[in-house]
Amino acid sequence: MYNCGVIKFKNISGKYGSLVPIESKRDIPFDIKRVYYITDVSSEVTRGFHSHKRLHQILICAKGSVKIRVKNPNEEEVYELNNNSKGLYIGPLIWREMFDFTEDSVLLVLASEYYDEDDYIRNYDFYLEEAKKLF
Ligand code: T46
Repeated sequence: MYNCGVIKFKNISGKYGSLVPIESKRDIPFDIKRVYYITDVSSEVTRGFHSHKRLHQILICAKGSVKIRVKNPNEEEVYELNNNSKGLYIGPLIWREMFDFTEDSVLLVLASEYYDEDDYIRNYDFYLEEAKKLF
């Protein structure tokens, strides 16, 4: 889907465990200005239900698993994130919903901008109007 897709990272693993390095502009297509992580989400909870106007993000399930539903006005896909060396890139004007979090899951997010509530589109009808100009 345009503006959305899986990125694979190097995983340096061995008998001492596993290490996944991620470098701005080398392993991902933007400079990282913000990092946050989502934990302790009950399995029946769905989060998200929004899009961003300008933000680029990479979602990585560092532990456990979670499903991400992404939509544009014409397409819908569900990605299962269950591998800490795989990231889901989500660019501007992609609607996202995160669900089926396992109890131990840690959803790590790398973001291209500082937090800005004005960048969110939380109304689905308004989202469709805006996204139809791009898709
Ligand atoms: C996204 C998905 C994957 C902050 O104060 N700073 C922050 O950096 C963030 C991300 C959120 N917040 C506040 C805003 C809300 O009062 O934390 C509260 C929960 O945020 P929200 O309901 O937007 O959380 P999610 O899980 O629905 O969405 C988050 C990100 O907001 C969003 O950009 O793509 O994770």
